[in-house]
Order: sequence, then C-alpha cells, then structure tokens
Amino acid sequence: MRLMMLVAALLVTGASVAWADDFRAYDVEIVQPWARATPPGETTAMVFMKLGNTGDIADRLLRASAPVAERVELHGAEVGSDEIKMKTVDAIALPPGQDVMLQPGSWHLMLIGLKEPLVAGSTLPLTLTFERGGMVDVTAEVTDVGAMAPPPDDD
Ligand SMILES: [Cu+2]
Repeated sequence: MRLMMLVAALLVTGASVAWADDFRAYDVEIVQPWARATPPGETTAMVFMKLGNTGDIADRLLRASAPVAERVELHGAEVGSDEIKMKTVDAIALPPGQDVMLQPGSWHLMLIGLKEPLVAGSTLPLTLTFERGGMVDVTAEVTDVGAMAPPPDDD
C-alpha cells in the first residue's frame, strides 16, 4: 500500500523529482532551462537550455508552450555580415549522442505575447513536445535582464 502511494506521488510530480533544474523526455535530457527577466511592456522573451540526446536515435523538438505567453516559437539564428537575424524553424533537430545548446545568438524558444513580465528569481513553467520523447513539463529559472548564461547551480 505504501509503495503504491509512493508510485502515485512520483507520477504526479513527474520529471521534477530528478534534479531541481534538469528534466528528461525519454532519451533527451533537458538541462537547466533559463530565461532573462523582461522590462515592463516587453512582449517577447527568449528561453534557453541544453538538450542532450543520450540515445541512439534522432529526436526533434517540435513545439513549446507556456502559460505566460500567447504562443511559443522555435527560433534559430542566421549570422549575417553585421548582425544576427532570428528565424522561425519547424523543429530543432537533436542528433543521437549530441548536445544542442539553446543559447544567446543561437537556437532558442521565443515567447510571443507575454501576458506579464518575467521577474528575476522567479520560475517559468513550459511544456515541450518532442517527436519521440513526447510532452514534458519543465521549469525555467528567470535571471537578470542582461544575463548571458544560466544562473549558477546551487548544489
Ligand atoms: Cu527569437
């Protein structure tokens, strides 16, 4: 009886039992999602993380959503002669055995139509959908406005 209750509790809390800021969708490790705080009136924000495919088969990130945004797009970056342009992509490929960094100047999730500012020190719930790994709920940490890297691990 006690074991069954423990199993039920694990099912409810899902991936968040593993690490405070790491998540998993089958073979894909989702490491330390983060976003920058937004100034008042800003309607978009980027979300970054490391996606590591630890399996033998390719996967793809297909979609993302967040309660705080009207929609979330997958964006890549095109490096031009004097500027970096964002472009919308249908999916982010996750080759087997490789890490793909969503980071400033590269791949990222784009929150569109922010309903409220992102506040430093708060957390941001997101749902990611992978082709093989399915849907997974993750939590991003919100850093200072100008941060270029995720907040340091506190363990
Ligand atoms: Cu973007």
